Amino acid sequence: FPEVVTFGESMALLIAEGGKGLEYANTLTPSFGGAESNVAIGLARLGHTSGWCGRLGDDPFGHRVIKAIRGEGVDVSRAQLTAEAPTGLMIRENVAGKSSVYYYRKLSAASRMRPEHLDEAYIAGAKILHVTGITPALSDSCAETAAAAMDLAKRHGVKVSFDPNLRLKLWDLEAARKVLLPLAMKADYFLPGLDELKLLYETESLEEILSRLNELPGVSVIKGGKDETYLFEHGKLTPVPYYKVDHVIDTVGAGDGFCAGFLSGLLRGYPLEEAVRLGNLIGSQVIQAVGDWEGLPSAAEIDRLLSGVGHVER
Ligand code: KDG
Repeated sequence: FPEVVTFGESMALLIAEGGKGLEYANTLTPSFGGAESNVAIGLARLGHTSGWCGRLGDDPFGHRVIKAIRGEGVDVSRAQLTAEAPTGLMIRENVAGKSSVYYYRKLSAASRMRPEHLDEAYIAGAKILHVTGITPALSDSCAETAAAAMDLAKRHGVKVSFDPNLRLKLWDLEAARKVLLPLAMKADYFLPGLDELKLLYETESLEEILSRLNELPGVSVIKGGKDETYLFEHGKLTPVPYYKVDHVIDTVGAGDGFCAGFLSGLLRGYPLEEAVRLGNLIGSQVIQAVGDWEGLPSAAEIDRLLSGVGHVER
């Protein structure tokens, strides 16, 4: 069984080219996205075994997405293709440096995920289960599935990592708060962004945020600080600085890259602070490439970066 198991909605992605916006673009480039499969791909590239379980439509988009995830070395043996409903779709445009995502995923195959679709032995065989707050935003049955998966992992001694990934285009803040905060209580590793915490806890104050995080049983890692990620472990705050990059090209997927790096650090047996540092490094690579997962580096690339070997053109 894979070391890390994750599940959620992966979708076909169409990117409007030419900076004209979707309304006027002449070309849409196909790809795919999904926070959980991004993390699974990141882990596979770093040399770990990862499995992505999810539901896709038994349609051309579904086939395309599952082949692409499989092609990245992620185990998709527990993913299901169903004729019951279509594969979700998201479309991205970039106008004047501002990126917007449009979702076409209501009633998608993934939104019909139910707790019975979980493979208990598969989750029990993992070291870490990674869940994001996008899944519970999809439907009530998806919210039940996310909670059930976390409970199941805990029963089997599998560590649970949870990224709230607040998506206000999928649900309103009040609804999100009611579901995400109880899920955070189930996590061994809670991996929110600072902006998300400000919204979820209704405060701008870091001190207040930390006192709320202190009520959680697990370790928290706060992404998206100005110059650093914060590790918050049993009341102790450790800032871990970012790697500086010269050209930020596309920040989408940085959080997933961070999660992949952090989980890789845990699997490698690094101390938490070093796992956060590896998360920062992976995030810094993702933002230098276009796409949600394309910039995720391989273990060899990371070794080269850390040993200071520059780019060799030929
Ligand atoms: O974190 C990047 C993801 O947001 C993206 O790949 C798509 O899962 C996605 C979503 O729901 O927005």
